[in-house]
Amino acid sequence: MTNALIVIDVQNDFCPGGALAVTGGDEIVAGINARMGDFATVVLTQDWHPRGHSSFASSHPGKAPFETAEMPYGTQALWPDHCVQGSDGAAFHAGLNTDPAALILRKGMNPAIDSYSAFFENDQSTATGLDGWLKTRGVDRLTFVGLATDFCVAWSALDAARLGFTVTVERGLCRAIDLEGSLTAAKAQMQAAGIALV
Ligand code: VGL
Ligand code: ZN
Repeated sequence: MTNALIVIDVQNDFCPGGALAVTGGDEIVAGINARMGDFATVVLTQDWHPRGHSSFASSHPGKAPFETAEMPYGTQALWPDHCVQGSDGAAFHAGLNTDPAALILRKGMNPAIDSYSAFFENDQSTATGLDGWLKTRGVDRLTFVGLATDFCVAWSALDAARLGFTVTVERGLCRAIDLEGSLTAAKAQMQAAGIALV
């Protein structure tokens, strides 16, 4: 059994100057590159939304970014338009070393359902297939880094723990959005799930 590094959404739109910029998002790139060689498998995820995606505030008349909307699958935070398929904002940060990646997993492609987690869409039931891909290859230990700590990293790490992986989040190689206490809540949930926050 082996380990994998899962690099979440290190894309231009989540870095300074991007549409949904995470403070210090670009500071983690060199450190992530330096960690890649320590893992048998490297996976990169890429938030990859169609134009007009239902997680965009612009798709909800009268709503502004960072408000919420009720969706059939629950409450959804609304975001500025970001990571539109094929846009510069959706591209990986230019400094990220993509060469070691065995898999680039794109998510958030369903117009009707957002997907923070690399394992399940936000309905918590539509699988991306990553669980099977990793387990088929004998991966049992996952280390998460990337953006954003309190959304895509946390949701991915929590799903991974639920799916039986041994999970570590390297906080120094993550940065958070921190929307209304989301970082504190995410940390508590990850700790309660037995995830190592190092
Ligand atoms: C993310 C909000 C919307 C993330 C993606 O990568 O954490 N957050 N889409
Ligand atoms: Zn998104």
